[in-house]
Amino acid sequence: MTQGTITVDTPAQTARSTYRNERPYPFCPGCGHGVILNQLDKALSQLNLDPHKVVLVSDIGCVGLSDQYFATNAFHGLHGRSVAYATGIKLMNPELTVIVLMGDGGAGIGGHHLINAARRNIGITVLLFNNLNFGMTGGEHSVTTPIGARTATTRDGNMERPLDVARTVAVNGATYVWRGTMFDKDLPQHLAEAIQHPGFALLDIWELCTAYFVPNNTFNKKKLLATQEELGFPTGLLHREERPEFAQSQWDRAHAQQGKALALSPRGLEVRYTSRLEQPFRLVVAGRAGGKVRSTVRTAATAGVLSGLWATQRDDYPVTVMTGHSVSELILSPEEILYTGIETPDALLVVAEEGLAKVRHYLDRMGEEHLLFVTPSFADVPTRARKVVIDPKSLGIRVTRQNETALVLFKALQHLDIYPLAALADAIRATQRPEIAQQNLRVLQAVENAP
Ligand SMILES: Cc1ncc(C[n+]2csc(CCOP(=O)(O)OP(=O)(O)O)c2C)c(N)n1
Ligand code: SF4
Ligand SMILES: [Mg+2]
Repeated sequence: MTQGTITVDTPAQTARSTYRNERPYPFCPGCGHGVILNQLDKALSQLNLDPHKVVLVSDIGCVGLSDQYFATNAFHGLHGRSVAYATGIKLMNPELTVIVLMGDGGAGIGGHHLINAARRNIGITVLLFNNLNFGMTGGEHSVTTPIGARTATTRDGNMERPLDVARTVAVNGATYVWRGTMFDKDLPQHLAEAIQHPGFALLDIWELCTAYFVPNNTFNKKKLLATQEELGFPTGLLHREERPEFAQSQWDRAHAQQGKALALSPRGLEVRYTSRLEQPFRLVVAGRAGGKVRSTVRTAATAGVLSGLWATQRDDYPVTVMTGHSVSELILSPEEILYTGIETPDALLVVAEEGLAKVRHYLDRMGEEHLLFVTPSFADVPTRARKVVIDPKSLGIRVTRQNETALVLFKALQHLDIYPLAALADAIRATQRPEIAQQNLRVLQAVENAP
């Protein structure tokens, strides 16, 4: 079945007794990770899910090793980011069962991902393997380390209050939240229930890191249960509610609005003109902030698409709105553009000193096979490129800061003859607000009428 970009095989499903593969776990003797993973295996077997439709997204740390021991799909990435990856997988493939395996270290590093996934109610199940420390790196304290606990980094006892991950996601929109321990006999049932729950589910499963937290704190099952009690962290099913699941809701809305396509897919532009371009053409426009550089280049790009070309646009990034965009790069091509960077532009258009300062490196690289369009103030700029001087004042229309770039760019496009100016007129109407479009159509008319 295909939905979005990932194709998933769906062979006939026969009942499986295990979702584990042959490989033994690598964990230290007595580590809670193996215990919880065995319970997960039981839950998956109970649900009899097609392993092709299950994705285990593992975080980093000892728990991050886990996905390799299962005969399901898997994704393994950076520390703390497992929930973000799982969100992406679920968004594009709402029919998949997406299960995150993360440690308390990952929950601290990527805490905001947890909160955002909860608030969206994205339909993933997060298993928090909460062994109260960073296991893999030597038992350092984490966001869930209890007050007073000794770890590699809190030798005199932890002074910080631990984060209650379960109640944090519960108050931020999670729709299934449970807390318990690796010792709970009914853990497989809670795992199965959480996996079946359509929205965001989190199980905060407290467990033992026998290599570090246990010896550092002479810790055991009894102390673990007592710690939950002392901290006032409730256990059991903490929260459950019904709320629309985000991924499926997004697809439903997309289907309702467009019949078939994703909500995020671009609106198509109908090709109405032809272009004589046979290879990519790279144009850089150097104007001034507030000179409508970006929107004018966008119009030129849109005209390219209306003429059957591929188009990409890259703008410089102003630190504040008031400094504004002054340089915009446009690539037009009859073939798909796989690299949007420009080494040397085929044409450079200079309207203002401000933009020129940012594109001098291009100017230095350009030779006589390239074109330099300039306004009269830059007629003396030294260059090996062929220079074309365009005087906006000669086009029979009052030149303003707002229309100067359009006047010079439209005139240059007329000179280049990549597509008909009628495509530009359609692009102006398609991309600009009516009052701005009127101004630009007057500019285009002036360019067309000029000798
Ligand atoms: C961004 C980032 N910071 C630090 C590390 C180093 N690192 C690797 S594993 C680990 C601790 C993992 O602890 P936890 O997530 O609780 O998993 P556990 O080992 O306890 O199962 C750390 C800090 C990393 N991989 N990435
Ligand atoms: S270091 Fe701790 S978390 Fe890692 S495998 Fe050993 S006991 Fe488990
Ligand atoms: Mg840990």
